[in-house]
Amino acid sequence: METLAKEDKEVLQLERLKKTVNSVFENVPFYRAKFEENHLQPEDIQSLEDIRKLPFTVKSDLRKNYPFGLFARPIEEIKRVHASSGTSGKPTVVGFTENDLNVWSEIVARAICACGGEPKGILHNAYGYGLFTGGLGIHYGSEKLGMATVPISGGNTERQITLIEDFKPTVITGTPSYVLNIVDKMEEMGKDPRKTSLKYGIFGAESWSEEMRATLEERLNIKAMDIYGLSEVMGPGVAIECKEAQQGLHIADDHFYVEVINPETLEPVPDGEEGELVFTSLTKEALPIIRYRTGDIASITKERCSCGRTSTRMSRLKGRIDDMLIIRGVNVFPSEIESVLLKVEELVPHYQLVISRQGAMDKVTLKVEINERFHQLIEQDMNHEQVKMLSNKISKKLKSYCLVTIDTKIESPGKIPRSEGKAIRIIREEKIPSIPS
Ligand code: DLL
Repeated sequence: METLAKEDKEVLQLERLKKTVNSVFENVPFYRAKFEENHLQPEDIQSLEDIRKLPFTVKSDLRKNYPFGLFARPIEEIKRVHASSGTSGKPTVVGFTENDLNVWSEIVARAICACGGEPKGILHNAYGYGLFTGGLGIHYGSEKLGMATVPISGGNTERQITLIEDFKPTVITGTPSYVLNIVDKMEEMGKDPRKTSLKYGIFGAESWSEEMRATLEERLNIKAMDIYGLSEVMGPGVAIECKEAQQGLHIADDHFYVEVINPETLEPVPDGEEGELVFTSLTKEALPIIRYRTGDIASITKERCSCGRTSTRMSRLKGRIDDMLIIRGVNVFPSEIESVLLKVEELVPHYQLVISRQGAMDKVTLKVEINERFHQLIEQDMNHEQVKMLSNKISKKLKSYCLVTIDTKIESPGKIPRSEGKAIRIIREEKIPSIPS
């Protein structure tokens, strides 16, 4: 499947697309109503290009149909549900039939294999277990591949370190921010993270930069690969980098059809150009999804990868549309700020962006943290002249790389909260207007 010729892949995709469109039309009132509104019948889909006739689906459609309204199968056939934490309103709930779970495991097994996992190895899974798809998604894929799987989940960092030392896993999976947290802790405990048995890391579920990859690879002495996915489409494994090239993420396009659109005009953008990723599931039974607007920004290429896989590849995610900051008219993604910060030797790779409203404008403050070495150098005096110099240096770098001026607050070591799962990089401070007395 991974090396199928393009033409054969397209035949398979069209056959699966037709089946999916039929299924949602027959079984999901929400889709039937939307198709009818657009005067569409399943027979109108006769080529892959015809997908553009279909209406988009967005996150609020799942919320409005909470909990199981978009399921195409009765609850008796559902074997598992997952849900997003949902910071506002109801969570988004997703479901899987037995066949869906088997397909998902196979896709994740393929993904782990592309990243260097082998049946005889041990995989240390530090993604959170529970409603989040990361833990269980990786878990069953790893077992399917035949790896001894350690279901450690996130948190309890010292125990993670003991188990890594004792069990000698070759692969570690987790969010990049949490794995970085583990590495910091190892160093704090006087252990050398470069000397573990680990050879490969499979990191995702949050935005991370090329510089963060370099940091993790260097500090852990591993190859670090990017894994992408979202619960509405499946979970981890929608796309995966390969260890051979590390040049973009291979989309499991025998199961997910990808489009890239301009989020404002909703028109397709050419390959190689950035836009919003839109996915249509091709094999899902419980929750088939049509033209789902992910809110994630990336580009795609259909050029063949040097590893031999023929699948469409997506670039590393630039970020989510919702997370894009508009600072004095300039668009900036947190990952771009991260790229700058990781090149400043006095800082640790933990940071937060605090956004508050000032009149009609967003005010952004970047909180960064100095490392222990620098803290000693300035004799722990945060009013030291060198702290001001550092602040200027960071501002200059941000100005030249991201073209923005951002207020920076420099914190002493340990002040920025550490993540045990997805890092919280953006904090929105909602100011309640004061009532004049
Ligand atoms: O985060 C699934 C996952 C688990 C992916 C483990 C990879 C590893 P959700 O909680 O539904 O699912 O969040 C999905 O996370 O729309 C992206 O904005 C972001 N995201 C996921 N992978 C990456 C990545 C899981 N590799 C949302 N790089 C997506 C950047 C990512 N952002």
